Amino acid sequence: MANASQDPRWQQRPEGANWGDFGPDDQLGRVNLLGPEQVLKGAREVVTGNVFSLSLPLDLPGGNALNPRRFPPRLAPTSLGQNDYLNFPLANLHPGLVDVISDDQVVLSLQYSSQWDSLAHVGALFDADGDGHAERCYYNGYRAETDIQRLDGEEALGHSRAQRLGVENMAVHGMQGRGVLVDLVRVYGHGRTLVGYKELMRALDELNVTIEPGDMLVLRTGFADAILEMAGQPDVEKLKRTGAVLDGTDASLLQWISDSGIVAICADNYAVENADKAIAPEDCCKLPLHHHCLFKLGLPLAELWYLTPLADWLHEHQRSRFLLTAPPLRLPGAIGSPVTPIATV
Ligand code: UVW
Repeated sequence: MANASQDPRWQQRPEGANWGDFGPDDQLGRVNLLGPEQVLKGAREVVTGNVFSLSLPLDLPGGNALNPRRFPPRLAPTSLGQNDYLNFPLANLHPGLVDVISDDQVVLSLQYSSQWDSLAHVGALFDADGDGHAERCYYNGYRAETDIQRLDGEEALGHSRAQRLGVENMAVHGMQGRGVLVDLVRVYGHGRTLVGYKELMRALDELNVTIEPGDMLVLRTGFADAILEMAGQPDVEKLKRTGAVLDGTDASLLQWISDSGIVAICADNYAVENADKAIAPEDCCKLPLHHHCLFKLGLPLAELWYLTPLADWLHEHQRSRFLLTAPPLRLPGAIGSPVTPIATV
């Protein structure tokens, strides 16, 4: 535990955490490292002006089998009185008008498909006050009770809000800079491979990829290809055997993430890490990579992006870097966000 009694929210921070390093009230974590210099580095990678959308259709994977809490988007027209505004002729209200109006709304699990996890997504029970009592804490010592709240007395879909660390902080900052793609499929194929430090270093070496501080690390595993092939009917057992996942239990990998200065990890798989691992008695966390990145470092994770056309193009042109523009929704208080990232090469 490191001590920094000047901080307003904690007396001790978790081992290996950077809490306080970007200021006592910081809500951006590693995203602070994205700035004009990183945008210029990304812009220098733009040579042809070709653009790749890195999003899956947001109604995939389909159903709720991948994560039973998350459902595909449900769209419906807005309505007023008896009128649904889907192909609605205004002449029904004002005879003689020719306007026909369609207008809709959506109920959406924000982390259903191509998405960002904000720093409010995963916290931990931790004794930040050093008084012997663990509390529910998030990055930089923000607390469940005061900062990531359930608002009582409001209707079912209006009662939670991340007062701090919400995804809008990333939206306002912009999430633009240099992306560096590591095509794990080219090294490890389409089957499930646990990628720790050794395997990641092998991939960087074989693919001749260099990662520098301030880069956004983008991992292609082939998982999103399988999702697309399954066309809305995901075969979860098959998906568990598909694509590489990072090994969040590998201390060397976690240390590399800390030391590398990367700003984010974006993957085309579910959870970035091995979320299917059985919990062992010695485990501290179900999602140790989330714990390290979101909770300790303030390093956002992105999941279920679609990277294959970009990966193929970069491979063909013997490149790995590109300008990445991936702002989440500026949705105040949201914990995750759908995203339509754009790579420009
Ligand atoms: C989980 O709850 C598994 O979260 P994520 O989508 O970030 O992996």
